[in-house]
Amino acid sequence: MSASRRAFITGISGQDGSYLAEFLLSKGYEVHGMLRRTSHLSRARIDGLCERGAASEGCLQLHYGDMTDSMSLVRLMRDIQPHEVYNLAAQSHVRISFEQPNYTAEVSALGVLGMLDAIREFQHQSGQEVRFYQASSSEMFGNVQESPQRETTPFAPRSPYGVAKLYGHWITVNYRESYGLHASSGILFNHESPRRGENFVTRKVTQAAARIKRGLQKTVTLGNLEARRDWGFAGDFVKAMWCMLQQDKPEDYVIATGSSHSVRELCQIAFEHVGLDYHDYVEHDVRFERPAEVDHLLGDARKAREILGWKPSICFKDLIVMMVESDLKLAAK
Ligand code: NAP
Ligand code: G4F
Repeated sequence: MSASRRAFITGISGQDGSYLAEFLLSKGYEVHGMLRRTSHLSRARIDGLCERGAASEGCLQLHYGDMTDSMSLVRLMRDIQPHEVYNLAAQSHVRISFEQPNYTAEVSALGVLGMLDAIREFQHQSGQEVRFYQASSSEMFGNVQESPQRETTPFAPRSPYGVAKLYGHWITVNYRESYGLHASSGILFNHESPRRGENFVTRKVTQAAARIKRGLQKTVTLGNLEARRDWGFAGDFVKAMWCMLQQDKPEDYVIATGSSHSVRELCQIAFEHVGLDYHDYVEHDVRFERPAEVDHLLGDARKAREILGWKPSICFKDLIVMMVESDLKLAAK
C-alpha cells in the first residue's frame, strides 16, 4: 500500500477511534482525526499516538470539527483530501438517547448525511475517489425478528439511538445506490476493551470489581442483569472496518462473535477474577433501566468471515479478565 494513503476518522477520541488510528498508523497511513472543542476531556486514549513517529508508521494529525456543523465537514474534506473516511462519531449511549433524543438524532443521524454530502462534494470537485465506512449498530435489530441476526434480518430499533443509527445506515445505503459512492456499513455488535467508556455496562462492572477489591468503592448499582449481548473485543472489530474499505465492492457486514452472555454472567466473571462474590456487591436501581430494553442480541458474522476473512480473536471471559486487570492497575495508581 502507498505510504501516502490518507484516512479521516471522526470520533477518533472514542474507544474505536483510538484502536482504528493505531491500526491504520501501523499500516503506514497518514491518519487525520476530528476532535470537538470539548474532546480534551477524552483525549487520553490517543495522547501517545501523536508523538509516535517510527519510520515504518504513518503520522497522526488532529483537526477541530463537529458532526452537527456540516460546514466543518466540508472544510475538513477539502483540507485533508482523504482516500478513506471512517465515520465513528456518535452520541453512542443508548440510555442517554432517551434523555436527549433530538441531540442524538442530530449527531448520529443527520451528522451522517452531512458527512456523505461533504464526501460527494469533495469527490465532485477533485475527481478523487473516497471510500466511506459508517458505524452502524446491532441496536438497530432491537426487538429482534430472528436469531442470530444477520445482514438480511429486518430492523426493529427500540431506542432513539437505534432509530438514529438506522437513518445513518439507510442514508449510507441510499447514497451508495444513488450516487455510486464506495460506502459500506458495519453492523457491529457490542465491542469492549480497557478503553471502553465508564458508563457502558462492561467497563462499569470491571472498574467496580477492581475498585472494590482495592477498597476504593463499596458497591455498584446496575439496571437489568438479564439482558444478553454478543460482546467482542474492540481491537478485533476495527480491523473489520478497514477490511470493508479494501473490497472492490462496497457492502454491509454484520460483525459479531456469535456467542452471547448476560449482564449477570459478566458480573460473575469480573468479581470472581478478583476473588469476590458479585451477590455481595451488586445493587439494583431502576434508574439504570431503559424505557424499552433490547433483551438479547446475537450476531451471525458468516458473511464477514467468508468475504473479509475476519474472525474474533478473544473470547468473552478473556476480554473481561483483560478489562479487570487493566482496571486493577488503574485503581492501584
Ligand atoms: P465512543 O467511545 O462513545 O466514541 C464516540 C466518539 O464520537 C467520541 O470520539 C466523541 O467525541 C465523538 N462525538 C460525539 N459527538 C460528536 C459530535 N457532535 N461531533 C464530533 N464528534 C462527536 O464510541 P465507540 O464505542 O468508540 O463507538 C464508535 C462508533 O461505533 C459510534 O458511532 C457507535 O455508535 C458505534 N458502535 C459502537 C459499538 C460498541 O459496542 N462500541 C457497537 C456498534 C456501533 P468526544 O470525545 O468529544 O466526546
Ligand atoms: O453497555 P450498554 O450501555 O450497551 P448497549 O446499550 O448494548 O449499547 C452499546 O452497544 C451497541 C451495539 O449493540 C452500540 F451501538 C452502542 O453505541 C453501545 O456501544 O448496555 C448493555 C446492556 C443493556 O441491556 C443495559 O440495559 O446492559 C444493561 N445494563 C444493566 N445495567 C446496563 C446497566 N447498562 C449500562 N450502561 N449501565 C448499567 O448500569
